[in-house]
Amino acid sequence: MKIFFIGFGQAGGKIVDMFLSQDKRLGTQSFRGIVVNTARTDLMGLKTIPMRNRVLIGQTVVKGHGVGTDNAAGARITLDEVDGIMSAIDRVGAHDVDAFMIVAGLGGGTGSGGTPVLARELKKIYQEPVYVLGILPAPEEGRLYSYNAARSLKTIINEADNTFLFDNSAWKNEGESVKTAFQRLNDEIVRRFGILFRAGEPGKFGVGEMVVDSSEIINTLRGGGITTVGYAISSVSSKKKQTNVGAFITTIKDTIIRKDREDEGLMGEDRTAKVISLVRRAMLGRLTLPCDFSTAERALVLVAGPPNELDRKGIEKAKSWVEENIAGVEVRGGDYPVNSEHIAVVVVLASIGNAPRIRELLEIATETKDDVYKPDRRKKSTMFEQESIEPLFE
Ligand SMILES: Nc1nc2c(ncn2[C@@H]2O[C@H](COP(=O)(O)OP(=O)(O)OP(=O)(O)O)[C@@H](O)[C@H]2O)c(=O)[nH]1
Ligand SMILES: [Mg+2]
Repeated sequence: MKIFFIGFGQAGGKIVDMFLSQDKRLGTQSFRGIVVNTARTDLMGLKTIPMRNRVLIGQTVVKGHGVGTDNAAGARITLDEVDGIMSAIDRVGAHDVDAFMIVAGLGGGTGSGGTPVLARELKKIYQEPVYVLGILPAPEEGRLYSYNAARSLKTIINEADNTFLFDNSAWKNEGESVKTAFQRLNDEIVRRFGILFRAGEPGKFGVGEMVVDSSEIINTLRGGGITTVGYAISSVSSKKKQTNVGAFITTIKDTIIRKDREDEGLMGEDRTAKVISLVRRAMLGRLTLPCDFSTAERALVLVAGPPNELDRKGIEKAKSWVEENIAGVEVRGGDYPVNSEHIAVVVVLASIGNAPRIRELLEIATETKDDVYKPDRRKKSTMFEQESIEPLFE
């Protein structure tokens, strides 16, 4: 899929810089993008994205120093300068992209406030879907962050075509501070979403039997709302490093017995079982947003790996298993042939109906500020209906 990324604010900028660097390293040319911030030093600190594609906004208001966690200011500045952002996008070129992806930390000011404003503007101008990849703050970062994230998310849900969430608090280790975890978390984000977003691009590693097309990803996300992603990986052959002689001899025997099989890769049945087991692991393991996946409306199962390991029967069976375990019946899937020693599975669980983490966030935010509830008919997720959090704008 050809994606145009917009990294908004510090977290968004860093992550988009990493997506672009991954694309460069793999030579896939699926990704392009710009980054936008109110803080000059954050923009300067990035590594890959060309200087001309780093857009500083709000100079006359905050003098390049950021909006200091004030997302209403982030939204205002973005609205005032949205034309400049749109021309930067136009300059890089968006005529042939399949989708836009705005990436932002929702707890701060610039990305949190700017994302829904930009999503609305992009939808006015372009036909392609506009998605958001939002990072949720950990509760320990303070109530202001949760409040910002709740308001921003509520607004984004109404503007974007779908919103992928990644929850910082679910991914940092016990005792680890959020800040020291950032690099590790960003690696996790870029690994998962990198595979998903590149799927459907013609690869140079042979043709898959049932390649996922970008239209299938788009159709999976059509329901809007919130989407979470599962991931699992396994090496192609179980080559283990041996540390003692006994184990070494066992390995030799094992190697002889299995030789014929290994020459051709795993036997069909093994390959089928491996794909099914990876899909189950992806779904039952830690999701980018931990949630009740049985409430997902649609799903997409993507199996990436060397072409001879991408077992069609395994993918079909795994799809049926996913279908039995989610609310809806639309489960798409396919393979993505890549030159790798690993098989990686990405499961997209789209338009989920219940996530305790979102409820918690909304509760913290409600306690923080008791706003007046305004019904909104365009709302796409019932999760927000009972809450009294005001969106940033309507
Ligand atoms: N996963 C991840 N989260 C981050 C990273 N940097 C910041 N965050 C989270 O994102 C939120 C803050 O967003 P930032 O991107 O720093 O804020 P900003 O958009 O630059 O807004 P201001 O600095 O207030 O103008 C917090 O909840 C952080 O936990 C990062 O590198 N990785
Ligand atoms: Mg910042």
